[in-house]
Amino acid sequence: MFKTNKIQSRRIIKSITTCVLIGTMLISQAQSKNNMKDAAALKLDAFLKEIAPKGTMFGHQDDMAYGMGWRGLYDESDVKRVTGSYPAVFGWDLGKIGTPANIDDVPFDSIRSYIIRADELGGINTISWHAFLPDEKTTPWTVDKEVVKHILPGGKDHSVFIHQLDLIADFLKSLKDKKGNQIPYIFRPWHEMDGKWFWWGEGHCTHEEYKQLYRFTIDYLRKVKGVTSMLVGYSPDRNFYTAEEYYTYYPGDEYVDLLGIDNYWDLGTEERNLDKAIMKLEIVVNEAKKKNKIAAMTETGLMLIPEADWFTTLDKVVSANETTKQISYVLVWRNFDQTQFFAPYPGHASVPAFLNWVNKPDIWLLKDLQEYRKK
Ligand code: BMA
Repeated sequence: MFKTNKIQSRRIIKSITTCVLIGTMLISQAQSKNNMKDAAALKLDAFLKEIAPKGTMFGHQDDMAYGMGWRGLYDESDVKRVTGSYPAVFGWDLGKIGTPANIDDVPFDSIRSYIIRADELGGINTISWHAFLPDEKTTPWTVDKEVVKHILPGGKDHSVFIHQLDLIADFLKSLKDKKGNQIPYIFRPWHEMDGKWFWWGEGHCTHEEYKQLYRFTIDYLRKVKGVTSMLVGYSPDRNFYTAEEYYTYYPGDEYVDLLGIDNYWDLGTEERNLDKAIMKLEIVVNEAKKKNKIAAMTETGLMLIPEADWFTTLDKVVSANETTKQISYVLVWRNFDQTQFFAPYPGHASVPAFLNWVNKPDIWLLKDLQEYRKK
């Protein structure tokens, strides 16, 4: 009896040791492989840095998915209707991952197809995540309860977070071109954290918790799930005035490839201050240069574009000087309906100024990017 138990327990210990060894090997193999970005991601990184001094790409959220008075049509785009070309950068959002359609009712299968198409056409994809965690009732704007603390390792909702990250990873890994190669893209999680409107934002978690959230997200996607075709964007809103403040929530150089800013406010109607907008963009560009990272105005826009010349205003910011001109792209938010749109559509009063702006040689739509790629 004793002997059998001893043999059995030796066997058990041996198999546990083997499992642990194999596990450790697999993890370290995965880490050494995935700490690095794959060739596609590195190529995108290099490309974005290469074109930054040459032109600023124009981007639009959900551009192919819907626009004013249409939804789900093939080969459509409000930007294309107005300019004859798609934008160069395409923004998408993974909010509500795990359900058939995203936060803005675009089916995830369609988002995948749009991303593949945008890539095939030579465009650049950027992906944000308006996360619903820990349950569908907790929208990104649910700020009356603590979320971050509970989804971090050791928290009561950690397993739900892991499940969501698994779904995000599955989606990201499914982004393959016709040849089966992974499509590279910019992933921009936990954005506008210096605002108070999202549960991951200022006042709803400590800065340290925020950094943990960010690092955990990227480590889990890269090291555990093998998501390697992603560049990662850091996008505070406009609530900083110095480089030091810009880095308040910064998770670390090894996590971030792109330094961004979401700035609607300084270009808005309530407290417009273009000097501030320019100064902040300069901080972003200068810091990105120091760190050899990409810089971008990751979101902006004037809701409903009530000023016909607003794109001239935007031009004054992005083309203010040789520094601001170094951003790789500027993206305006989505054209949902008459209650929410940020890009012109045919017949809108902002079309002439928009055309003047995007027709400048250093503002690039998809056609300009395609032309550059041919050279
Ligand atoms: C916000 C608004 C919302 C939308 C969300 C995610 O800025 O546009 O209507 O659901 O982004 O795209």
